[in-house]
Amino acid sequence: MSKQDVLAELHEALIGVAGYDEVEEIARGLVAEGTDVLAAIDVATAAMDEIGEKFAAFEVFLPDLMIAGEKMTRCMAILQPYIQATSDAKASARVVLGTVSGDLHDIGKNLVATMLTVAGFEVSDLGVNVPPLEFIKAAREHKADILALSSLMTNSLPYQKEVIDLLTEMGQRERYYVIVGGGPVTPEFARQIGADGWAENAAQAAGLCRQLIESGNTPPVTTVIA
Ligand code: B1M
Repeated sequence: MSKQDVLAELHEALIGVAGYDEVEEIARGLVAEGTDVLAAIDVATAAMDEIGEKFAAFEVFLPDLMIAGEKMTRCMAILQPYIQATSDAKASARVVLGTVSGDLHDIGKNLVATMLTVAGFEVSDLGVNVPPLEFIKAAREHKADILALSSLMTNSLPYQKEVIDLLTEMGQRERYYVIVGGGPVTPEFARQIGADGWAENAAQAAGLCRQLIESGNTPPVTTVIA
């Protein structure tokens, strides 16, 4: 079977009737064959977009979304360890990362953590449903340089703003760069809430963090779009 066929098989398995074992077997096969894991992750992400669109159109329902999400999580657990370090240079900066309040989506956030780690950042991942004040406490505790806020839900977007507002009220805004991302987050929204940067995907998030650190500018800065 060609690599293209195996990637198509992965896509179908993630959104179709295949069981968890079958998805894991396909993912392990991809790794064993030396397939570009980032290409496989792109295919898997597109499969999630497809099931998400079907869910929004009432063509599939919550149990289907849950099963697809679990398949994706298992697939990523196999693929992510094979993402190669992107550079020898250590970024020597610390990032506190999490999914904001009200939001339990963690697959994309975990991928951001992996891409930051392979780019040399020290990442403290606070998990999901993280209240604004927890981000700020963790940033201080871990002596962070960057706060990275993920949100996949429109309802949770206001919490990204709340973190920035709270930092400002506490007189701490100059201490940390704040970057935002996730499905409904746009560059315009990032600018509106006064974030230092926005990235569309995990690889770009790592590039953005590097760019901010290397700039040497004191936050807040004009929003950088990766
Ligand atoms: Co949910 N869900 N979900 N879901 N889910 C979405 C997000 C949705 C868009 C589907 C849809 O309706 N089309 C929709 C949100 C609509 C909205 O608000 N705009 C939605 C909904 C409505 C819900 C529930 C409310 C459903 C319900 O209960 N009725 C519920 C909410 C639970 C909650 O959070 N409180 C819910 C639940 C779930 C599951 C638990 C079943 C599961 C999540 C499992 C998990 O995360 N462990 C799930 C899934 C799987 C999805 C979809 C289908 C896939 C998400 C995903 O993992 N994509 C999603 C549809 C979609 O996104 N197209 C959907 C793959 C991942 C690699 O990509 O997460 O986008 P992504 O991350 C990318 C970029 O966004 C970016 O980089 C990542 C990698 O390149 N990025 C950043 C992410 N964070 C970043 C941070 C950065 C920079 C870039 O800087 C800090």
